[in-house]
Amino acid sequence: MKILILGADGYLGWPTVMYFSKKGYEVYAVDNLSKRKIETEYGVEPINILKPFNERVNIWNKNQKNQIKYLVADLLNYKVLCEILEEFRPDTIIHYAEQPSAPYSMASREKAVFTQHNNVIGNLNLLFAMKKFCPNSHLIKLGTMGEYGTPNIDIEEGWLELEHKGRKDRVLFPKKPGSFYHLSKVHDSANIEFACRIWGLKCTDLNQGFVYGISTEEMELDYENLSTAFHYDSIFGTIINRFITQIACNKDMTVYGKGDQKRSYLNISDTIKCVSIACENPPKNGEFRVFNQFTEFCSLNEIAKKIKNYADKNKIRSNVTHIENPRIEDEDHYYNPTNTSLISLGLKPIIMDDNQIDKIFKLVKKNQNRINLNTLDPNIKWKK
Ligand code: USQ
Repeated sequence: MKILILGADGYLGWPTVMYFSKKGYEVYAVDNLSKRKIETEYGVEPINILKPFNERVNIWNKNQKNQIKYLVADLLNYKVLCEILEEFRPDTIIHYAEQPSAPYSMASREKAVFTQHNNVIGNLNLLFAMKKFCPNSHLIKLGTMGEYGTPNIDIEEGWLELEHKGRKDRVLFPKKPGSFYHLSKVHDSANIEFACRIWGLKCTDLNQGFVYGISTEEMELDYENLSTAFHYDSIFGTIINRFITQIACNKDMTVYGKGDQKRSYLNISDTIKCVSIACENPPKNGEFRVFNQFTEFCSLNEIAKKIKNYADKNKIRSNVTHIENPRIEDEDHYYNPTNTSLISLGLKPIIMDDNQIDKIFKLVKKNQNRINLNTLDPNIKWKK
């Protein structure tokens, strides 16, 4: 099996690359390194010292029989993208190569335009290149649970059976996302569904909750050299990783607003397992399949409480503070998303328990001298 991984330098991309290489797949890893540019612009850095993309691949290749091929390339460069697909002809394409930060996309007109241009046009280029060179490849695209927002009805997996004035149809689930970043993924989903319907491409759109965690099995082989970027800052850090970092440096956990916002989430190792399950169970040609990729959901207050319980048991100081919400989002709402597809295909979820929190806490503590406290508080507002 040949697998092309786009966005291979990222938090999720890099562990995915190692996982499939270890499994014996022929892996081609591509990234444009644009996240590193945004990091420099905002003065934020992962907590761990990260080897450059090429060095990490070379270290991996030195110790493994199955060699990873890599390239620094941008999906906005259609010519190069075509060359990659024409030469490699992948069976599966995993597409993570998008600007992933909601706050970044809300910072200014320029950042919103950059996010949507980068994400939507990159994805559109990929669809055209697939149609031309590998129409039978399976596209696994990373979407987000944030595409749905928080509707007052149960969230289905991508599609909704609708009855209207006595007639029935199956339509894409209505979307009400909360940032220009989340909107870019909605546009991607619509473009991909169209490409499946009109050209017969096949795709799994993974509507993923936010991810927490610091390591996967492959990273644990040599954490110093093979770790992935762990962000705790207010631009790229996701809430569980941020809360654990906050308690590790004796800071309050910052819940935005009331904290009754409900969100879905999963462990980084489960992300890899879900992608693997999607890869091994492809849809048929012409099918646009959506999986809601999360293992648990609850309110932000409940997340903070779990971390506080862990801290209390381990005699670590912790406190929760409610700060003015920099975002515009419902802070108390109905939330009932479905996630049966991946479970029915064999996913055995990792639960966010004391053990998982402890793993993150210990690695954060080890790197505590690298934490820049100035990057913890949110500095981008949805409405100025
Ligand atoms: N939040 C806090 N305190 C903080 C940081 C965040 O209360 O210190 C709140 C936010 O207001 C939001 C929730 O926590 O209600 C989640 O925020 P987040 O920053 O962890 O996640 P989000 O911005 O939604 O984006 C992240 C990833 C994105 C992915 C998405 C999945 O950055 O790439 O698509 O999670 S989902 O959350 O399902 O939309």
